[in-house]
Amino acid sequence: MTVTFPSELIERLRAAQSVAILTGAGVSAESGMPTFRDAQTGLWARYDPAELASPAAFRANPVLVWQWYAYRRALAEAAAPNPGHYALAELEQHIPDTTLITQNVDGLHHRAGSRNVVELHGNLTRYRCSDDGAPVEVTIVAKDAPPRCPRCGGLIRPDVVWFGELLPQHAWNMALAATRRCSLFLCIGTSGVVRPAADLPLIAQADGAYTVEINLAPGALAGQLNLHLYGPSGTLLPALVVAAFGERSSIG
Ligand code: BJW
Repeated sequence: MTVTFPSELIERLRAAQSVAILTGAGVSAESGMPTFRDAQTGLWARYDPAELASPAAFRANPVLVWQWYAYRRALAEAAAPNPGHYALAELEQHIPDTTLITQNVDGLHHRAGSRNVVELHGNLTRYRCSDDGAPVEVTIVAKDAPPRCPRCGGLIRPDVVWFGELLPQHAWNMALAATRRCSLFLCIGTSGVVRPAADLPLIAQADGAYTVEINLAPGALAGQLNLHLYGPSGTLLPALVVAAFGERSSIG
């Protein structure tokens, strides 16, 4: 598929010394990972993800929430990065000061080769104690119920950020610093409704960066950024990198 991009975007990408990128669930959709705000399928069809991703849900039904994360972890393990993930990893090769800020917990950006990844909402494959918050090494991940913390006996939970919880301070600081120094900010595959992540493109824009949304369809950020490109990120991102920097045989 041939995609034509505005020349201003291509010129800004070629000239950029510093790029910040915010990704959301849409970037992993073409790898088979369900997005957050689309209806779930199969066993999980009757649950709203937003109602499972909270400390209150875990307190009320730790087994249900644990099983949902076990299911998503299995999906992530079976998934492979898609051309969109690989294109972002390649972009980092062209512009070394590229910071990839992701809301995703699936680890697919790392697996595609991106190095400078800031995980704002944690990672599915790490665990911590729900009582004292300390990291816990879990070698064999039980699928049915959360194990107990070997130190204090509290329930172990995934090391992700649920609604009402603070983002990891270091990750947030890194994200904010990258947002403030970039000249180009790409916001990809996110509905733009969850804060504070959704504030980042607007902060970048207020600081003078050129801001671009790449999404399948208009969402909460529609009309608010400098440029909006609608289509699948697995198609648009490789085409964008090729348009700016030329073909590279290793992509994907
Ligand atoms: C494609 C595509 C393709 C599909 N190509 N695109 C101010 C006002 C009101 C409320 C708040 C506020 N500030 C904070 C809050 C509360 C809350 C919040 O934002 N609520 C809103 C819903 C209103 N925020 C928080 O609680 C945060 N904490 C916080 O602010 O702490 C301070 C505080 C504490 C106490 C009180 C108040 C403040 C924490 C947020 C944590 C979010 N956690 C989750 C779960 C993570 C773990 C897990 O994955 O299980 O993060 S929720 C969920 O949403 C997940 C995602 O990372 C996040 C964002 O979703 P995302 O990625 O955008 O996915 P979707 O599904 O929404 O969108 C997918 C997009 O892809 C769509 O647009 C599609 O079109 C597109 N797409 N295919 C391109 N092929």
